[in-house]
Amino acid sequence: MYKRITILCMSIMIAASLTVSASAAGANALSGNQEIHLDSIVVDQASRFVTIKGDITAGEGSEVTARVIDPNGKVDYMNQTTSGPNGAFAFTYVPNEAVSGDYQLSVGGEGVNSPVGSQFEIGEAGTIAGATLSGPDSVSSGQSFDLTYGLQHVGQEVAAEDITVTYDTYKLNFASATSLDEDTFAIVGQKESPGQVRLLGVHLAESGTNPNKSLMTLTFTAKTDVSSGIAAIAVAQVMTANQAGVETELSGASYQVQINTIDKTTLNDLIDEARQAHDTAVEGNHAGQYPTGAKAALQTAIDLAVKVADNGTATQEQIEQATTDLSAALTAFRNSVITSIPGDHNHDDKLSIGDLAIVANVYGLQEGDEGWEAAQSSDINHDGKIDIEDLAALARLILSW
Ligand SMILES: [Ca+2]
Ligand SMILES: [Ca+2]
Repeated sequence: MYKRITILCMSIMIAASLTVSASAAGANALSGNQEIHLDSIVVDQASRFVTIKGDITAGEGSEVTARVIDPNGKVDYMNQTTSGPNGAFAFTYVPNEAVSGDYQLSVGGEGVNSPVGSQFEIGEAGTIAGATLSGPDSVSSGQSFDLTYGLQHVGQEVAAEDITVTYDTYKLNFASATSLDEDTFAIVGQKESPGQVRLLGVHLAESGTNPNKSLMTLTFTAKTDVSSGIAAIAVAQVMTANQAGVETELSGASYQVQINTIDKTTLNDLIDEARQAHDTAVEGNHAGQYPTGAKAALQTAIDLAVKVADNGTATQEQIEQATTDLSAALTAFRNSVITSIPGDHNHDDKLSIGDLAIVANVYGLQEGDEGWEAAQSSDINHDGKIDIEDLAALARLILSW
């Protein structure tokens, strides 16, 4: 999932702003003793910020409400504010959805019988010449990630670019800038300062005639010791020049990435627990001991988990998987503990002729016979009778004990 957010530098913002004269939409003649006047509705077509300003005749401290219906007829915005000196008020908001078209505004207030209506237009988003930045929505702390820088909607030829990228130094380290195609776009200069990297790029061959494409990869690393949260990276400035040397400033771009901190506590605690279980366990054939090979199997699982825990670039998902795997291995190990020795009929925690004697004593008994219940454990092969097969089976166990 990738996102792309484009913002404008101030000069273009102002140029692209649309000011709607609201005087024509003035107060209704039939309104009560208080009136609302709309002074301006300013829509910044790049950032899509809408600022509504006006005043209420009731003066300072009056409640004023604004409602905006989007071009689809849905309520897009509804809010209340308290007027300031001279009844002045302002609302600023960004339309919820990227719907272009006419928006209907209605503003009412205390003692105002008829709200004032007006409308404003929001154009298609993202048609302004500028930079683009795209990349992952979220990364884990310690992880390195790539952003793709490019240009869009640039109508003129571009021969050279002077790009200033700023980033959150608390959360990010800048690693490198790499051209996506060195034959057509060369990064010829790079200067780093805290939280900023300035790049000079040149379009080679015919590349500059259509500069609207992905041009380079910016690699960052999320710091390992940060708290989780949003980190911002922005193309703060893009100056371009055509082959004649005429310079043009384009709009920048901003990008946000969610940094998720890696929580290794659970995994590390589990590794400690597994190590302890491993170190205190004894392999053998007595009750409370573990079958041969059980410790080695657990050690293998511990080693795998340690490898993930020690990996600075492991993701939260990998950490969680390693925790699940080790947890399963530890449970299997614990379940393998010997609780009783099959064939140990005299309960002395070993297999010997004492056990064989007990089986011999009930030799010939079958299911349903008197005393079967007490003798049943001697039916080693569970076929409902105690015969030579049981004796032979127990003998094999004794000999291999
Ligand atoms: Ca025994
Ligand atoms: Ca049997």
